[in-house]
Amino acid sequence: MALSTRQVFLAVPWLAIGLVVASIGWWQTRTPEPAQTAACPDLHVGCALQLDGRTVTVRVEGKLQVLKPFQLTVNAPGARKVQAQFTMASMDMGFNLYSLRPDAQGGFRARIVLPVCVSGRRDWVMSLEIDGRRIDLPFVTELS
Ligand SMILES: [Cu+2]
Repeated sequence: MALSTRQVFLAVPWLAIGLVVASIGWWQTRTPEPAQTAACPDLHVGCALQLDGRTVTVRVEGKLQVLKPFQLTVNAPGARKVQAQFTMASMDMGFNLYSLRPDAQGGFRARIVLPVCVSGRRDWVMSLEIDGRRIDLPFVTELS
């Protein structure tokens, strides 16, 4: 049985949908990079973390409040790509991924604005990805 042009045209959207579903499935089954978790008691003071044998420092300037911009500075000697993603455990908080830009002091910076949590939670996880290696830093936002 030969397919008519009309039948082919009708099949195209379904093929496209199938492709999208398949790629979402692939994306979700991708094994995530095993992340290490580090504690940084006070991000304003900053922390020195060990990642792959190098010392990475992380610091925040400005209040750690939702809807208010704060400055994130990461120093990672020799790093090429630094990204920070902000999530909540078992809750979709939307897309909060930032690419940090090199600053004049040899560090990386980004201006971060976190969304409000509809559940009123304040516990966030900052996942730093430095040249493909990830480190998770749990923190709690300030109320005022
Ligand atoms: Cu939340």
